[in-house]
Amino acid sequence: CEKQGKRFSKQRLLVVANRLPVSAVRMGDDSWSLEISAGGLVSALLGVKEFETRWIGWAGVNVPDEVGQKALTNALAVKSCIPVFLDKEIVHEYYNGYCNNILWPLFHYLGLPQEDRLATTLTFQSQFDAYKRANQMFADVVNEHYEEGDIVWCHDYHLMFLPKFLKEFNSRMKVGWFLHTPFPSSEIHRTLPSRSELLKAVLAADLVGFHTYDYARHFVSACTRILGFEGTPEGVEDQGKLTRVAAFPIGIDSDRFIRALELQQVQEHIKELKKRFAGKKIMLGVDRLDMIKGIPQKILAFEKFLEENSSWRDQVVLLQIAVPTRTDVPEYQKLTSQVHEIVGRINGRFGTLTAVPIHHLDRSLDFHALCALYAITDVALVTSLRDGMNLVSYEFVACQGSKKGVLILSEFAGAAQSLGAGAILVNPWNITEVASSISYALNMPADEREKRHQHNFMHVTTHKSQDWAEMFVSELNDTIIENQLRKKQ
Ligand code: ADQ
Repeated sequence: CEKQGKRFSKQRLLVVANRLPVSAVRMGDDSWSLEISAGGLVSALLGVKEFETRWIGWAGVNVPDEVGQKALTNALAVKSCIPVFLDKEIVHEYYNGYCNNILWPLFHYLGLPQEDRLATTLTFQSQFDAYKRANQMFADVVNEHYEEGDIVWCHDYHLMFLPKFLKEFNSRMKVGWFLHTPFPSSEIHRTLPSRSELLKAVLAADLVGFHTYDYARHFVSACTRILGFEGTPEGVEDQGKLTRVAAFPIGIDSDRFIRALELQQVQEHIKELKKRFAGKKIMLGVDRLDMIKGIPQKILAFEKFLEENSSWRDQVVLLQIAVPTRTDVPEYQKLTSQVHEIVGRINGRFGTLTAVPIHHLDRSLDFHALCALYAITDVALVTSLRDGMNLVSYEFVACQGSKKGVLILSEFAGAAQSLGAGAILVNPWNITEVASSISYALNMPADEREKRHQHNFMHVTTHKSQDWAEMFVSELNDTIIENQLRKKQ
């Protein structure tokens, strides 16, 4: 009865993530302009309506002065957001350093930084210390705003110490932690100098969630092999304390996309785009400009396809929309130049005076423009080298009402486990295979397209972000009740 009650009444949910769902820009007069930021976590949680949600996180700006901090706190309160203020130095060490230079590549199987070993080891320590300090700062803000009965849902690899710090403050706090990236094989995780501390800190949570069963299994293996704890069907156990570990595949708010297609604004965009690309098949890539998304590999596969299929050269166009992220990290700057260089070379090679085969945009698109693009696309190319789930593949499917376009999907995206039967699965490292899949997709008979699309559409519209959040929170409530019962026995 309590479980059911909690599931459907409006429980307060504190969503703690590195970034708030809005980015703040300071205006000259000390007021703040707030903009919704692009990203998977934001897209998924915006669809969650059944909890009274507060967001706690960093607003993405350095605000050293108290006046500015107060003004921003007030502006964010209107959006149910509570800021954590991080100074430049900690952002550099914690966010650019430990999170994005160490954990992100490692969790995506790109390994640890390879430069001078000794220097790297020293950097590890100072960045790891900053990581813990930053996590403590998040914990302090949560503790300040926490009310008895709240659910605290910590997100992602930025906040692996948060469960530990929260439980140290209040052992009765209901704490869940969800990882949006893959959790790699334990053989990869064990290369990390701080491997044990991180695992133990996460295990302080009541519930630990991943997108797929494989990631959950890797995590449990890491805990058994590295920490020597016991792996059970429910999770990880150490000296009678059980941390529940399970898979909760994320989804999207598919109704929001389907409804948007009816809007006049979107229909106008669609009309314009159809006119602009009349007579051509449209292929689409939408990614954050990140090395894990496999953008250079995708473009090289498209080049190979053009090379081998001369009759398609002026009949197909690739639209690659890549929103820049982490622009102050040198690897990301290098990636941008690399992508520009490849696109320029291919357009020079296969372009004509009137048309180019690749349109590459380095920017974010607004929601309506994005829906229109998804709707007119014939073939979507999602070729991540690794990806926790990949919501772009879901969004594309949701917007393909009448068109029934084809999805080419990396087998290394979590989405391959849910959309695998409808998509053409590829190894993104195998450029020849991706090129021949492009050819297969463009020539696919209508009945096969229909069948594949129906499979994916059914999945996307029945596994929504709301269900994902509700399942996680409901499981967290259940886990806490079960743990209380275990303790009493
Ligand atoms: P991301 O790596 O950000 O998310 P993804 O799941 O594809 O990847 O989500 C990207 C989101 O940003 C989508 O909603 C998409 O519409 C939006 N977006 C991307 N490029 C855009 C552009 N140019 N303009 C406008 N919007 C754009 C992380 C993990 C994923 C995991 C999600 C959710 O890396 O694997 O699926 O979290 O858990």
